[in-house]
Amino acid sequence: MKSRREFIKMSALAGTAIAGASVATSSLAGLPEPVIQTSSETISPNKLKETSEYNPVVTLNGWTLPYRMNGNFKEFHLVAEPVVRELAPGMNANLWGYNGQSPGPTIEVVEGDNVRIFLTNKLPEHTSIHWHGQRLPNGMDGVAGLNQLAVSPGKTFVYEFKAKRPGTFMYHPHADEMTQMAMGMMGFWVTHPKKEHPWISKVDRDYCILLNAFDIVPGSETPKIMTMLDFNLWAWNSRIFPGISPLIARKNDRVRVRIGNLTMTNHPIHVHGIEFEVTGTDGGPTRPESRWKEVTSDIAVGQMRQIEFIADEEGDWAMHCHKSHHSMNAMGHNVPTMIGVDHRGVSEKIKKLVPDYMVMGERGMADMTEMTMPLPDNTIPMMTGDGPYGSVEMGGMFSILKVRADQAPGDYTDPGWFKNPIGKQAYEYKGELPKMSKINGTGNPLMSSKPKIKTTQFTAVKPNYRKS
Ligand SMILES: [Cu+2]
Repeated sequence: MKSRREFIKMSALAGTAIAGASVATSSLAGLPEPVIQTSSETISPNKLKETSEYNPVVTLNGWTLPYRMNGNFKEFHLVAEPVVRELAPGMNANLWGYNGQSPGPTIEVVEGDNVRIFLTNKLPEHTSIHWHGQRLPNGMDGVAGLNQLAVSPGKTFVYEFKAKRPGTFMYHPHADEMTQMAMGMMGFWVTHPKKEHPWISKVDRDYCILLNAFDIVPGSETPKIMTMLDFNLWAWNSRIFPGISPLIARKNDRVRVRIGNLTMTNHPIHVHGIEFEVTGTDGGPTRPESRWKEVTSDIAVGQMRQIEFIADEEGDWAMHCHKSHHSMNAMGHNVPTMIGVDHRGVSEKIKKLVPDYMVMGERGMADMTEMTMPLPDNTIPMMTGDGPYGSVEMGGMFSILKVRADQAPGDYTDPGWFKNPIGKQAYEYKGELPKMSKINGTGNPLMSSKPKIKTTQFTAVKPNYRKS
């Protein structure tokens, strides 16, 4: 059982600010004071391993909500409220979230725990919380109008249920869902197994990534909530590259990544350098005999996939959504393809009329990263991120898996860039190039302008065809 002192210690270790003078345990009948997070940095799991019943998860650019014990209930207090979230350095967004951040804090409990969640609504409209994937009494499922009254502004509602099965769950409003999810209201819930489970491995690192998306016009700060598919910011835990923390591993660590998708499209998540297995879905752990190796897993809307691998190759490995428009930041999709178009002359003429005119894309779009085109305030370039060898030319759903032999167990600090051993890196060839030999083939005759196929006309008649 956690005492009051331990509760405060957890908050302090989590680097969080407690709103109010102290945690109100004088009256356990009252509400636990909400803990508010002001930073969008990744908060290392609290180091209470000796007393903890599980290996805590790490929510990238997020944190875990402290709780208090009240009898045999773990009590949490979520506050639904408008927040300002830093999506990446240089870009803030006006979102709605929980306890100071979007996504809300991760809730971590153990199978069999009795959980009581207080939800206080500080939004300008009503809300509710649906506990996506949980086994619970119908009246606790959180669909406003169907299972409960909506929680009006200023009201506090209480949810109580037993965390029946181990797994990875999500929470989000089920009231004016389109608006509230487009504004960033969502969070993770992890239920750890009570005892050893034949299908759940012990891991050294356990990461949580919630896929979410926003449509924010460059220069503005509030998402367009009516957008259905054409979002321009593809985020992990409401962060975009280069704002997303790297995933750190010690060489040979067993790493689990829990990835939930609350966007409006699917995301094929791809990891370089290793092969992984999907060890769990929304429905729980998968049977070991049902697993196979992959390097990309497509995560559909409303789904969660839990992937696991041994980080046995040192390096800085890219990890990203494989839809190439999702590993980019805000971009216009109405730009024509200019590859191969010679702009010389034309651009000079246009510049006389539009002094800031800039030619884009005649050699591909990589120039974008070098351009010093003036950007509006509060946005970041479409392709960006400085690596040790230049621009990484990425954005959105992109991060780096950093595997190091000398990373201490449980240490999540960024080790810096990987130094490739001599002879183990692509290098420039500086010798003579041989003459290109051209094969003088005719190519596919169907594609040439003058087909060399002899044509014959014939008439086909359907079986049993009778002229009337
Ligand atoms: Cu994607």
